[in-house]
Amino acid sequence: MDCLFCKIIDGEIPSTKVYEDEYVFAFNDIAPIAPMHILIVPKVHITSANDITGENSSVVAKIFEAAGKIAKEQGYDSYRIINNCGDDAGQTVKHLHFHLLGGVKMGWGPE
Ligand code: IU
Repeated sequence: MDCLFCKIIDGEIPSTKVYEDEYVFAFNDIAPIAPMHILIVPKVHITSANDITGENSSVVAKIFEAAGKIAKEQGYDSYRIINNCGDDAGQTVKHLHFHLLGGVKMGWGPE
C-alpha cells in the first residue's frame, strides 16, 4: 500500500519518533503549528475516522492513552487532540492520525 504514514511506521521514510508501542506510533509533525505538534497514528492502516469500526476501534483508546503519556513526557499537562476527517476537514494524509498540540494558549469557538 502506498501510504506515507505506513512507510514512516515501517522506517522506510525517516521521522522524529517520540513514542512507539505495539499499537501506536508517534512522531513530530514536519510543519509544526505549536511548540508541541506530534502526530499519533495507529500501526494498523485505517484510512480515516470514517473507517473506525467495532473491529478496529480499540486502537483509538490506545492512541488516547499514548497521548497523555507523550504530553507528560514532553512536559505538558494541557494539550489539544485534533483529528481531521476527509478532504473538506483538511485531511491530507489518508492514514488515521491525531494531532497532539501543546505549549501555547489556544483560543476556542467563533471569533
Ligand atoms: P492532516 O490532518 O491530514 O492535514 O495532517 C497531516 C499532517 O502530516 C500535516 O500536519 C503535515 O505537516 C504532516 N506531515 C508530516 O508530518 N510529514 C510528511 O511527510 C507529510 C505531512 I507529506
